[in-house]
Amino acid sequence: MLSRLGAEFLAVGRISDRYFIRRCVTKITTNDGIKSPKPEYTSKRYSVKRGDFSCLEDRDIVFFKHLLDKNRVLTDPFDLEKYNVDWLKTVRGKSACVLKPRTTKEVSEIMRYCNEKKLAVVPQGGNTGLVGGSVPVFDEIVLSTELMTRFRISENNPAVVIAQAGCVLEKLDTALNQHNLMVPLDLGAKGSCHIGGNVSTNAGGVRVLRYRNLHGSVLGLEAVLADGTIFNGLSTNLKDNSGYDLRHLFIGSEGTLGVVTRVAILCSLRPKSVTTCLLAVPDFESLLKVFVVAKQRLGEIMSACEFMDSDSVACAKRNLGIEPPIQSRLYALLETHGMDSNHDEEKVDGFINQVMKEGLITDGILTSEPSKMKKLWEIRERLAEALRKEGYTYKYDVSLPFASFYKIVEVMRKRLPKTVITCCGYGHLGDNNLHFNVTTKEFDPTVLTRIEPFLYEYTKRCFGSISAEHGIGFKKRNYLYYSKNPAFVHMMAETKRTLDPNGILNPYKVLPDFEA
Ligand code: FAD
Ligand code: 2HG
Ligand code: ZN
Repeated sequence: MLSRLGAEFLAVGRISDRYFIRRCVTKITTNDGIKSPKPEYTSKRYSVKRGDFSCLEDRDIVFFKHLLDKNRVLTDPFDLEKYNVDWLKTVRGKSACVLKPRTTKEVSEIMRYCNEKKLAVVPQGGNTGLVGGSVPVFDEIVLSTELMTRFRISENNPAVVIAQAGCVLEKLDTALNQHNLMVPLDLGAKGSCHIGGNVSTNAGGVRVLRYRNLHGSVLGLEAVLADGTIFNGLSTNLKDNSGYDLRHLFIGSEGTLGVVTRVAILCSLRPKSVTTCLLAVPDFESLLKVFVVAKQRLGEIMSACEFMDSDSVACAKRNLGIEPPIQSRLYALLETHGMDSNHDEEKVDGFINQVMKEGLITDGILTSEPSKMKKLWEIRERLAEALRKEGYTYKYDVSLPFASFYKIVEVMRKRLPKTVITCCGYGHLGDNNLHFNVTTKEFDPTVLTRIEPFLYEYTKRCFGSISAEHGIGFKKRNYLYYSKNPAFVHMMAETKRTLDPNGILNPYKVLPDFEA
């Protein structure tokens, strides 16, 4: 059903469903036909010094082929390319070997061998990470989880799924449908990202405000440490206070402390009633008020509260040919998840009536029809892809208090040179999470220096975070101090040294050069 509140909406604006025709595509791959030139090697662009690791030798390949089989050890430069370049096409390594284990035991054997030989390793899932953490900087071996795709519902708890690291998020979620369950995590890269990658980055996504992040829903976890030791913390208990809760060390550690091999996730019941609405909002002040009214009127059924500005939307139109059915300077995209459509409808009606009465919106679209909801979400979810088409994306993901939230986008517009194609803001409004993006035709170090460290200084002054959800990876490692004090960073480095004394797991990532 489109625009249940059609009559009222017509009073403030126009409604149309002519845009809900094309099918939504969620699959994001590295081989998506983008003809951008290969990025410069990371080690060169960022002048990185290689760590004291061994170089891969023929006898190592012999060992790996014996352990796995020859099809699961890639060494052909053509096959290696997609594992060496990130999704954004901004960082590039030169690994000569990709390993594809199927079991925890194989991961353990690989790590034991690499630790003994001092060979560096990058764990890689779907390679959709946005901070340069998932690809090698030099010649690190890539340990890909793409063949670790098994999962089962726990015998102890029917709401818990135990999944191997390589399960693709969307496939896992679709399979859970028959159990009336869903993965409590949803993001634009769901068609490609792996659950192990999600856990290792503590991925956020569009529904954090309702289902919280993975520190809450990952009940248990299994990981292989740098020396091959298997850390078995695969609990399915809702409550477990028996000792230190070490699983949290691996959630969000971006492959620097261990290779996550299996996770036990507490799933949510699939909602029976879902509504999505896209609202045209004239200014940021009104947007904040819309969010406040949504919290008050929708309460527990609100499952997402996103926003986009007109520059983001214009970029999607220009590069992907998709655009919203309504026009505005700012857009709010809200969603509800509930179990009773009558109850939810009443709440949504109350919300819409109030924001209209208060003059907070100028237009809107409301739908509960799956294909139409997907079309509305598509605009928001494909913004990263639209930006990437313009060339080089300078991508930022900050937590900011609302008083300083959108102001930084306006400040930045004035700071940046004319060579910039797009400078825009969008993100997870409900989580105070701004995605600030800038594009140029190709990488331009002068644009970078106009943004960094200025944006991080601003974020620090506002008591925000330089990484709300994407992680630190390679690109932000030397800015960690803007969000964590030196004693905190030092403790992180000590933890790393304890679990990985040779530093072979994902080197050059997360920790600042000084501490690493
Ligand atoms: P990868 O990119 O392969 O790896 C990411 C990091 O985790 C690397 O440091 C890697 O070494 C490590 N890693 C991967 N697997 C393992 C493992 N098994 N064990 C140990 N370490 C591992 N992120 C969000 O938080 N919210 C969003 O809304 C969001 N939307 C996105 C939309 C698009 C279009 C794209 C391209 C990306 C988006 N991302 C988002 C970023 C990215 O998808 C997430 O960070 C995701 O969790 C990465 O999963 P992956 O399997 O692709 O991991
Ligand atoms: C999203 O929310 C992702 O769409 C990507 O986190 C953010 O493109 C970005 O900056
Ligand atoms: Zn995001």
